[in-house]
Amino acid sequence: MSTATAHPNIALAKYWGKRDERLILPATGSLSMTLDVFPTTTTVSLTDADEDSVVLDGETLTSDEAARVTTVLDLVREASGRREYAAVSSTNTVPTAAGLASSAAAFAALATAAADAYGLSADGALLSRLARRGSGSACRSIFGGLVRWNAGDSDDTSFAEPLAWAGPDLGMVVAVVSSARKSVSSREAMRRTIATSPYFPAWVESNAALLEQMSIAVDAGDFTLLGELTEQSALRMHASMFGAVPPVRYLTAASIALFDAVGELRASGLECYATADAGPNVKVLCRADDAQAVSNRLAEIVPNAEYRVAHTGTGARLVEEEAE
Ligand code: 2P0
Repeated sequence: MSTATAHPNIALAKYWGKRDERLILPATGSLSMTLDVFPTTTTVSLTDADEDSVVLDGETLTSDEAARVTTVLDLVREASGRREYAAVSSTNTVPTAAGLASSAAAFAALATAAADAYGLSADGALLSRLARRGSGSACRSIFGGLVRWNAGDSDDTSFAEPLAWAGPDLGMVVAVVSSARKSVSSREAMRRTIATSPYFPAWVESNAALLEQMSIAVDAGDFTLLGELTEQSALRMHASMFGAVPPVRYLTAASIALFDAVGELRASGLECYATADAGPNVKVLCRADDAQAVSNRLAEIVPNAEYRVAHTGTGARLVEEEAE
């Protein structure tokens, strides 16, 4: 029996669109910050049952719902040369209202626990590749701090790596404006953007270039450039979705109000930058020292949101079982 824990990550340079759906190879690389809040903990036990079972927050998933978990387990079985099925049990601490994607933390924890349970000796790159097959963004949650997912062009070459950040400690304020379930999954929304948006090719070309600039900003510890590129990547990603038919519009009036509020804070000398993913909630990148002030000021300007302050967190890791 092996247990692992992992945290969600927020992309600063976004991943949006796949060049290969089955292998989950992205159209471009991406760069993220792993958070120190909302960990997922997952236990994998080998069983003599005749199929895998998956329990999420106490609820048993159907085999359809568990298909992505089984995909990762099949890969770990293949790599380890073992055949036993597994019982997987996972606990999420993301409050449902937080609207933060939990799949990244979930599949990073799963890959880490499953590799250990099956006796597969796996380095970070292999764990990242295994997590990727469950959910693309999960490959980044294997590592802590700032992380770059190199797009690669094959299963072997598409994985994440941790980056050395020479700048000030980072903070992220999560602004939750809605806890409603999203109407279009990100997987479906990516497909639709690729198939119908005239802006998708421009998104791919511009984000690949932006990622290289952002990597230079990370090397240099340049917080201002990191932040400016973060907002650009988010808005360009959403612009590519606006161009889809029918359009994919995750941003609401409240999201836009938060982007405006972040601009106001910047103008007043409190440096921070907004980003948003496949939903209306907004995440605000800032210096760790400013995070509480950013949260307080945003709450004054946009009171109809819930705020949570986060910092950079650690990557996926095995946890010792408590002694009976
Ligand atoms: C990201 N998102 O880079 C981007 C930005 C949402 C917007 O990765 O289909 O759950 O499992 O590979 O990773 C959300 O998509 O998608 C995501 P799949 P995933 O964080």
